[in-house]
Amino acid sequence: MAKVLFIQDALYESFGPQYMSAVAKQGGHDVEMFILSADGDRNLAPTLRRMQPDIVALSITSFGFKWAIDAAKEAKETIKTLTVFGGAHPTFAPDFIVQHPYIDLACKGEGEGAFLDVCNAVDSGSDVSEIANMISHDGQGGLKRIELRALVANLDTIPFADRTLHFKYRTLRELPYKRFMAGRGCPYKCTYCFNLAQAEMYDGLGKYVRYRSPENLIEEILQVKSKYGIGTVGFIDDTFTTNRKWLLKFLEIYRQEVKLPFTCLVRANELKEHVAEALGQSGCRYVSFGIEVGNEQIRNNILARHMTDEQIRNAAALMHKHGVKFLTYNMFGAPGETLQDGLKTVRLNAEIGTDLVGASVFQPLIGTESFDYCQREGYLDPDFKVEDFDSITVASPLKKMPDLKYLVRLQKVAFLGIFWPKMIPFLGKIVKYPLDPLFALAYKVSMVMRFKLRFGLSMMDVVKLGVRARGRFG
Ligand code: B12
Ligand code: SF4
Repeated sequence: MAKVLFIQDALYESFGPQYMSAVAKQGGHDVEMFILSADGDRNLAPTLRRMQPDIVALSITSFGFKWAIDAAKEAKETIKTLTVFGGAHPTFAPDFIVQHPYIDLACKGEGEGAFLDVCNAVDSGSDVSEIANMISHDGQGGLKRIELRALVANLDTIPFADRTLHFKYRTLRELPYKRFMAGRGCPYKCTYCFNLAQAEMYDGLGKYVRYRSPENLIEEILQVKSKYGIGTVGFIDDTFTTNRKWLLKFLEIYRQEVKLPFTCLVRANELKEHVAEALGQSGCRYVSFGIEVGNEQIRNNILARHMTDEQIRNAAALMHKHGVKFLTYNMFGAPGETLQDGLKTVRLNAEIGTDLVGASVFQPLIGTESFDYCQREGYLDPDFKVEDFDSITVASPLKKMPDLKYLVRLQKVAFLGIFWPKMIPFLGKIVKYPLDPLFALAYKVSMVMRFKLRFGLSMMDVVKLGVRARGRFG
């Protein structure tokens, strides 16, 4: 049996570690979670000494992962262990491990089979550098690359996510909103998204867009409901409504057997009348969809959203008609955007009556077409370092955009114009002043309110969560 310790920086549930844990435990291995913000940063070394994990595992995205490198370094300096990284960043930038000798293995793509192989290899003392999907150091300052295994064809064969990993933390266990995933992959080709890059990476290695059977998903929801209780079911699939046949069959069973409010992500172009109606009748509290930018030309030509203003207006009207609230995702600072374009985004949201607002600053993610485009067109410095990515809501790494600093400020106060449209002309003027701490404060307040509304929490719950998670809550 191999002993695995997952380390995470902030309090949020994460399916990467949960699926890795589920397959590892099924294979007879022992897995635990340590959350830095909840357990206390200074307690990592004593935990490592007490637990003596054979494997220290971390799941990271391309944003703010410095804590993970520090944790891997601390692990290597404290005990003899193997450090394994997985998630979006190692998938698209596995070379980053060359700069970090404390990372032994980086997993590219889906990790279930690969992680189990690593646990088994560690247990039996065999070579871990020959495992498909796992990238390691070649001993000469470079990387040893291994082929990718095929995608998991039947998602029902993957065990349910191991929630015990995160639910040992009361804060996460008691959160009424519990996440689920119905499938994997997305068929669209938006240039700024990891899906296009991942689908290309897996070309010839199996079907990229896959669904669990409705029965398998329902069984998991009922299990979580009876074990932990659920207030709202959150389907976090990138596009929950793409396969209409699957959706309608699933909702029919869901209505009869689960009967809980839920939320999901959709694309405005997919929202036909009967889909909106079925969502409304099945207890959908709200849907989220991306508008991204109000300028149709940037939305469709630069970001390849393939979505018109008209489709967005129709989707909103259908949601209003069927009593389903909606959250829109918007980004500010896309390549070529001006302040006037940003204000257009705000106006479109105000016009369609957006209920909840998600606003971020455009970031060219490593591995995506947008990243190449930004470098090619001079929006990014050629020596731009991925490590410089910090957060998607604070600043922009782009250059050559005269209105960029206004757009970055507008992102923080866009909600004011969306909920009080009379403020839009005022916002257009105020973002020209360097009142950045004020904009940041306004954004924080809006995030707390959004968090409260999204998860159906009282203000007291939000304060308690903030204190328990020391402000670091996903
Ligand atoms: C739910 C979600 C969140 C949740 C939970 C985060 C989490 N890490 O689970 C919250 C809201 C907290 C969140 C926050 C953010 N997110 Co997010 N999130 C998602 C979302 C929608 C689903 C993640 C998920 O559960 N997927 C299902 C699991 C099974 O897939 P997976 O994580 O890729 O894991 C597989 C492999 O990567 C691998 N694997 C993963 N971990 C490990 C670990 C080991 C040891 C091994 C061996 C393998 C392995 O095996 C897994 C199964 O095959 C994805 C989009 C998506 N469809 O995946 C975006 C996504 C991961 N998020 C993204 C981003 C940008 C963010 C934020 C930076 C946004 C922000 N607000 O600043 C933060 C960063 C948080 C953080 N510290 O990582 C990007 C990451 C892109 C990138 N290249 O970095 C994604 C891909 C969305 C996108 N369209 O680009 N997110
Ligand atoms: S629709 Fe959403 S998840 Fe799909 S490729 Fe576009 S941005 Fe990515």
